[in-house]
Amino acid sequence: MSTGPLSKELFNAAKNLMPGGVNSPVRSFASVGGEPFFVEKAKGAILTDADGNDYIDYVMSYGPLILGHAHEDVLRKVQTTMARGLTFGAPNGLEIELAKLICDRVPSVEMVRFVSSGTEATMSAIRLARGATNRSKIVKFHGNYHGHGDSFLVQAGSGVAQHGIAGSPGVPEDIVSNTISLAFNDIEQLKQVLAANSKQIAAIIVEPVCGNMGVVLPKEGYLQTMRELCDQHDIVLIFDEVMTGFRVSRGGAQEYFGVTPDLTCMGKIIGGGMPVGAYGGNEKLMKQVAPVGPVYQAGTLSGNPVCMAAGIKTLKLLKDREVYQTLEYRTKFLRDEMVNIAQHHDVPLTVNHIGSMMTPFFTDRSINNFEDVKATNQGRYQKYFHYMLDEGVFIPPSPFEAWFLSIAHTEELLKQTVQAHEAAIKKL
Ligand code: HOZ
Repeated sequence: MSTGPLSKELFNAAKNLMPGGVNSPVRSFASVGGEPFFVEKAKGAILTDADGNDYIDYVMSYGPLILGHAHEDVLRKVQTTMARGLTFGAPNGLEIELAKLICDRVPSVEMVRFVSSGTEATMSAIRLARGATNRSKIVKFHGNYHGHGDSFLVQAGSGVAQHGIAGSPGVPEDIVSNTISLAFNDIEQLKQVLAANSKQIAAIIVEPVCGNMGVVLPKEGYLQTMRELCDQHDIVLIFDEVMTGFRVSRGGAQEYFGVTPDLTCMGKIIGGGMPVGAYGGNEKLMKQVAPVGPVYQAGTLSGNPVCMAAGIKTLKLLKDREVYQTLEYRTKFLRDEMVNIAQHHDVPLTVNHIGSMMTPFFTDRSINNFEDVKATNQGRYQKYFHYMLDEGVFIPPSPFEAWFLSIAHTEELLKQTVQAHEAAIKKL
């Protein structure tokens, strides 16, 4: 048990120093009520709070930790690398190593530019698309979240949905007037909008599998048709694979669904728990980026050796496809058990899953878009969240987020989670 201050004391101190006591809104428990615990340490799939409680963690820092918390090999690689310097502001060989791992595995990526977060990657990708096409508008989808760049805060998911903010004050109207937000999975609506605006649209940016409104899968053929429409109208197709990259399969969602975007945004797993983002695509498009091309983008800490090292070790440990099969098998086991238990207790529950991402929705309807998600029983999720926490399981403190499994989520831990789920469902 920690001898330091307890979560309550830490939260009271934090609230006086940081807005809401947190550095990212989703952590605040605002959508489920109550106060967040403060983390003391984490190892594998277990998170320990400042009050000495252990939790089986399904937040997993919202996606990067596919190997579990504090993986020994990743830590070792980071430690040996950092002893040689944290950042240089000059090129280093580890950038090439990580770039090569990414280009080898992600089908559409021939060249890559590293940045420090997924938000930076998406902001830079739309700038590149706009520069390359000489057009201004972008299309996104309701409930998709591409980080907090101005252009994306229209009908966004994740913390924006959680806090009921349609956009955000501070985002100029003339910026979002260039953003068209459409219903995910509605191909007819997309066709109509493209037909009416095609000469103005630079890019379509999409989470090929949504994770920021909970997990929502594309309907059969949806991404393929989107690809065809982009070709037809000379629009740059951007897959935001910050969450799905190296997660739903070795080559991300584009490999899983066999659809090749023009640009791909990455983050999370490629940093192995350190702050890294990247955008990449074919050579012709990427050579429009400075210093080779005119589209400007830069970053003081981009490609620093420590972040590169964590990403390299993580991707190397993910080289075999069996890892993904195991993760998928375990996630499916958890999903099936959760659904069976809910059915047994007459609690309507739909669980969407792909690879090692999943989200339970309290509804008996299928979930295909943001409207479906918003129509689920969110009050029930709030109660379920707290009941699960009481049972020692930490799930996202919002119905608009994905759960993430890691290789550290053993079958034994999954069985404990199933028991916790049953106890929580009985109390609903
Ligand atoms: N859904 C968010 C990341 N894609 C959660 C992380 C955050 O906003 O803090």
